[in-house]
Amino acid sequence: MDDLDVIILNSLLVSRDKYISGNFLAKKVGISRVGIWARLEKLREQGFTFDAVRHLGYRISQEPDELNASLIRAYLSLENSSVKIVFFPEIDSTNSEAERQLADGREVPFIIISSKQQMGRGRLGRKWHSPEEGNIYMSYVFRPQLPPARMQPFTLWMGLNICELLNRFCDLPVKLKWPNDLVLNNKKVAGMLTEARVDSDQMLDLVFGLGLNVNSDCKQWPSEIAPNATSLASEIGNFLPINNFAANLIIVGVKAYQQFSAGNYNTDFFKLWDRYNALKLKSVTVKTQVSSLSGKVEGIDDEGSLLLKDALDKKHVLRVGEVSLGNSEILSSIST
Ligand code: BT5
Repeated sequence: MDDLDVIILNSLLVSRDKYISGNFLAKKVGISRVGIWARLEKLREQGFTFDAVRHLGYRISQEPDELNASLIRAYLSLENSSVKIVFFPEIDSTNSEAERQLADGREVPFIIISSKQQMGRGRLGRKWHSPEEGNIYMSYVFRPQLPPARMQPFTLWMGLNICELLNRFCDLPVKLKWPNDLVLNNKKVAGMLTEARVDSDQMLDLVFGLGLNVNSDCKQWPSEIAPNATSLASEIGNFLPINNFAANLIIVGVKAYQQFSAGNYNTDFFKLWDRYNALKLKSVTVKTQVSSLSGKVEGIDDEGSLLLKDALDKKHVLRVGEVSLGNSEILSSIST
């Protein structure tokens, strides 16, 4: 990422529809007008299109379809966010890279973001399909000064805030499916994976990984994923401006973390849960590695555990599990 490019792009974004003179940009960045022209040429190679009009200057007419670190940074600085982002066109896994950077002593908070993962991972050794087709693979890295037990609802809290962004600002009815999926029209559009290093009574580091299908055509994906996966673009029928969107996700995620670590998230947590819970009063089956339980979803507790009432009206508190919808057969087998 190049700081001068960030300043140029930021200046062009500030008054998006107006032309900005080469002279103004040159003074702002501290290089010659020819230098500005050369930099815009390089940015064109990265997928930008600029309108250039004699005596008026430049404006952005098209942004790259792929993630572009300078553009994300420029959008972040529009919102006065200075969070550090580290971009990789391709990486094994953003969560693994986050761990390596932590081991190398990088200062927190920071964000690892990539256009493609060769070994994107989900929970319990599962794979996260991460092809290079306009999606976001991202890890937020924090160091909460909190006891590990306080972190239980963190993944849900982050997911609910991402739902709020997608619903309120993008008008996309994305919901949270406990414990770590975001779904759109009943298909998985994103997965979250929180990994932590913990001392006996203190969190050391926290890595929150988010894989979000933005502009992919998931119908072309491997048959074991395709039927249950979707992307934002597939559901709304047009591509999203991925860089602006990534910047918003970063801002929302960092803000949500700050609110969480300050401890004043509880009221909002239940409000958002009520708004975006994909399982509200649904009959479900929850499988863990050792058991399978069916019942109706009653809610969630302070720790983010799912509250389930089975066919015999017995209440269960579930900390982990895989949820599938519909359970009439199993429900009746329990009740007989
Ligand atoms: C998750 O696991 O849903 C967590 C996924 C987290 C991925 C992010 S990407 C950035 C960061 N770096 C990483 O290496 N990981 C994180 P789980 O609940 O175990 O769900 C995995 C299951 O989701 C798979 O077994 C598939 O069935 C399905 N799946 C895989 N890739 C998918 C995709 N791209 N879109 C929708 N569903 C997918």
